[in-house]
Amino acid sequence: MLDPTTLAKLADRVIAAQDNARTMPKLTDEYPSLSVADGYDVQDELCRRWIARGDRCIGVKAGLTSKAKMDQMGIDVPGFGILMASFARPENSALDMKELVHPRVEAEIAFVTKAKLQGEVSVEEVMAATDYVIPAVEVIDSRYEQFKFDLPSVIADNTSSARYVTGGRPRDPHSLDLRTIGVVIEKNGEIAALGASAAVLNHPALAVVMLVKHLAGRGSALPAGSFVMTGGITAAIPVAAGDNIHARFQDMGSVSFRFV
Ligand code: 0L1
Ligand code: MG
Repeated sequence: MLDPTTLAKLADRVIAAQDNARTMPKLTDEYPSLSVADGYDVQDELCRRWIARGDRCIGVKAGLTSKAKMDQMGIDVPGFGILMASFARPENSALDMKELVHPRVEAEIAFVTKAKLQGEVSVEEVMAATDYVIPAVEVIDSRYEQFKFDLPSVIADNTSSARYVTGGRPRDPHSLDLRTIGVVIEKNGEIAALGASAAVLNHPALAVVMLVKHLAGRGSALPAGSFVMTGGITAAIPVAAGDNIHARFQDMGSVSFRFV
């Protein structure tokens, strides 16, 4: 467990890199014994600071949910990150590249909950507690050079969370087969990535199951009204100023925005 001085120092470092859109050395270079639990403690400290600035926590993201990313990191549960209201951008808006380091976009299904979820829950319980699902595109932006990190460092960087955009149509989760939603991301009118929602742990609701278990391990729960991004269905696509992104989700509509 980090002492309060080290925790504050690490949070200062991460928040400065995020605010100034610059990279930083891996935190484990200086703190080799930093653990994943310490990384989550840094996230909690970031959250306290964002709230002190007037921001609002609206939910959680699950990241590292694809088999490829899990194998690469040697994990079998996702890495989670905090989502603040200030990370959201409206559909069809222009995202400012000056605020970002080397962003990538990935298509995800987001869940919005209507009941509290706590402890060990099943996929069915997650589905029953879900108000609606909605298409989303996450903009990830590691604050580490070339997206090179280890697990504790990337958790402390809030799992590379930067921006997210929702769009399309909110849908009752029971009206869809959430394992077989096809998604296409177009960049500047060309197909840049495609996938099916089973890429997320075979069922995106399983990311919520694992999130709720993770929260229980940290003595908390997922409140009703949470917005949860369940993980990338497609590969993460690098983007640059001038790029237009259009993500089409089968039976759910599409999400569009651009980078300037
Ligand atoms: O949302 C994600 O899957 C990203 C999690 C952090 C790792 C990365 O930046 O690729
Ligand atoms: Mg993601």
